[in-house]
Amino acid sequence: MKPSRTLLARASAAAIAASLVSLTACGGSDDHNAAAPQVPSAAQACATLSGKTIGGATLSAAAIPASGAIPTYCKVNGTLAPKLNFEIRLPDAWNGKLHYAGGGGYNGSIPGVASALNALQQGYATASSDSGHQGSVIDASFALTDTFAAQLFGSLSIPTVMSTAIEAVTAAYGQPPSKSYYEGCSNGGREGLMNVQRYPNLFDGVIARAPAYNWVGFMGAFNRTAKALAAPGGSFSPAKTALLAKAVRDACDGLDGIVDGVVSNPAACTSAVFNPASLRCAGGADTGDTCLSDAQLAVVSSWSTEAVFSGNPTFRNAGWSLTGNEDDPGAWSVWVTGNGTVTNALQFLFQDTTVKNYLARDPNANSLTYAPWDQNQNALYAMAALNDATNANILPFANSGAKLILWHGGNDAALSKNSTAEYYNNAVAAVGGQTAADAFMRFYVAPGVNHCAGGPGADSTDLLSALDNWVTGKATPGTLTAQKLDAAGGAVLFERPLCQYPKYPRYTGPANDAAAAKLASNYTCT
Ligand SMILES: [Ca+2]
Repeated sequence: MKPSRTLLARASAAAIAASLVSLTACGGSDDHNAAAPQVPSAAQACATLSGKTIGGATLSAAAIPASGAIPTYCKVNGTLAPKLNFEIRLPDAWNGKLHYAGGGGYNGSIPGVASALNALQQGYATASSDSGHQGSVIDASFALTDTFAAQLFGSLSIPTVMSTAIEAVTAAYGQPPSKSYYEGCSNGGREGLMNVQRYPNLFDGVIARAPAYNWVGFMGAFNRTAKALAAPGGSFSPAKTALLAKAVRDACDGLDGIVDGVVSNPAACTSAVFNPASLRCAGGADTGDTCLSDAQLAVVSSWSTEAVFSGNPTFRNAGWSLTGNEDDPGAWSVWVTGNGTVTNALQFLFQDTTVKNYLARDPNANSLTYAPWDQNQNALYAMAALNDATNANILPFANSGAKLILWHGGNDAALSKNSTAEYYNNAVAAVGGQTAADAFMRFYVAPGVNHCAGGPGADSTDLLSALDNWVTGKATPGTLTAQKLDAAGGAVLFERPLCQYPKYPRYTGPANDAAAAKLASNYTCT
């Protein structure tokens, strides 16, 4: 678009001025502006795509009427052989961009429309898949019997579906998406980092929340903690979990400037401030709900210390921070303790299906007696090759001009925010330092927030808009705002600044003022 010197020499000042105006307009509007032609409606998109074959998949398409917060959209489904099912949702008022919503756990089903609701409301076309097999999120049996399904789950499903999604969107709307963004949490966060590392040109921006990127490391940590809970006297009842959580809150809640039930500055909650051994039952045997046995203290130790396997620096998991919210209904009971029955806990279930289908490769293997975790090094390396997204050198992604936002809930009992911090720090070093990293990467921690959402903290932030504004040059993300919404998802109960790691929101407002404590402006990222 740059005019040649000859053209410039011939042009009148008025013409140059006019061309500068047009260049400015061009550069300032990646997206569609008022002058853009009317984009086809969802119904028109459905009519175009229904029965059409793209990438070998014959598409079905149905217009879905608006319902509650969900806008009208065209729901497009198809299957890429042999069994990779995908869904594309095309809104009425397309904003010209494509959003890919990642999955969770061991996938096996297409994420519901809620996973892409924010994007759909903003006019994005959205795409998702079941990752290439069908089943429960806690069932990895596909990996035992189907090598291709294991590859699709590990890294291939998203680029495969994206190629079809771009073609379908282009057919429906008459033009390709101007930008493509990826967003996912948990395994979806891992898929996001997999895209960043292996397909650096696939997306213009990636949001990786609570990423399960260190598959070998965190599954090994799950296994270690499950064994500690299954050991004689190790079981954690709800009362024991509540005892631990309250002791942490009593010692550390106020270290962030406000006693609000959330330890927003876990780095200050050191063993000198709170030592779990202070809760030890006299003699070390379990004598009731007012203390922890030695076996229960071993669980806390397993939880809060790093796990490293085979001496491989990427086969590791950073220990979890004690948060004081272990007793939140979405924290330890669901993920770790199973309320006294470890085999009900999700961490147990995930490592169990992993041992059976990736490591021992025996459906009858007993994960609680499978020891050590790295006894079968070939299997460990094979699983890492499929599923680990630990490569910190993401310069190719940065050099493509793409942006990455990492996010992690501070009270995540499933995956350790400290592991995500390790990845962030490794990536900062690998790309050449903080300045180079700041040009394309952000990491936010949301204190008091559970795995992906929920918990006592402010769990709601429009990261997609922050990413889009960054990619399109409108605004560089700094401190963002996080909200806690009521159960209906409407009213804002309170706000906090969402600080860039390693900062945390420190209360700097008036003391003993409940109204002031709800306002983000009364906190300072420290
Ligand atoms: Ca606090």
